[in-house]
Amino acid sequence: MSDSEDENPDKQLKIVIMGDGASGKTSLAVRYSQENFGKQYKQTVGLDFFLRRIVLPGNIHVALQLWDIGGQTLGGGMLDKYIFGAHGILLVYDITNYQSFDNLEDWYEKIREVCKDQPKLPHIALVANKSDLEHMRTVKQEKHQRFATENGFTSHFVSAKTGDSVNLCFQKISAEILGIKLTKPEVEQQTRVVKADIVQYSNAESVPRATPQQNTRSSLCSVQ
Ligand SMILES: Nc1nc2c(ncn2[C@@H]2O[C@H](COP(=O)(O)OP(=O)(O)OP(=O)(O)O)[C@@H](O)[C@H]2O)c(=O)[nH]1
Ligand SMILES: [Mg+2]
Repeated sequence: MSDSEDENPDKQLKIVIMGDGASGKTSLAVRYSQENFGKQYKQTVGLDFFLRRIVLPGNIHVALQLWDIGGQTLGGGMLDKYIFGAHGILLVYDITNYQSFDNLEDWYEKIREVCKDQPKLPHIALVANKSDLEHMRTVKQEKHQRFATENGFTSHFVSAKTGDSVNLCFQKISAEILGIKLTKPEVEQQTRVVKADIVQYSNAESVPRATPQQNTRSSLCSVQ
């Protein structure tokens, strides 16, 4: 006899989050592991850890260890150790900061250097963050696509601020690493839908409140 945990232990995945300072790496880790976002920038010194457990199709239990690396570590002596043994690496940039995209070449070079004796590189995901700031975008989508395609990266567009596609990003990366195919409904389930009631106020009253008649006409707004 064995209990269900013994039958189905967590698969441990080491996921390293890399990229320039202020691109939003910590914000992504915090959004994913704590469903939270802070506007204030607090630089990561060295390394921080986050953990999230998920269940993938086929009742596969996965513990994602997120290694959130400070942007200043590029060029430092510890980066090799942080990268070593990673199953997946997120290369994160800020869509409003071209330099943060350009510098990913240097981060990628470091990964190749550290992994040069391994039979294959870890799964690498190119992550465009701050998609809520589309109006300030300086990195063209074609540039992103070309960089991803040329190097065999998977491609993700997210916002740590709104949470848009953050779950989906980590879900896809984990599934890909473990060779699990996600069906369309499983992907859609991870797509965040923001729902809001539409409330129309009566002009005749000074204190605004929703009228029953108006509510029956239009009750839900769904923004994706
Ligand atoms: N608008 C917007 N701001 C974001 C988003 N993600 C992060 N930020 C902001 O960008 C700033 C930097 O975010 P961090 O997550 O600390 O950046 P980091 O990559 O961890 O930076 P280092 O620790 O220095 O490497 C903070 O002020 C965040 O609030 C996003 O998706 N949208
Ligand atoms: Mg940080």
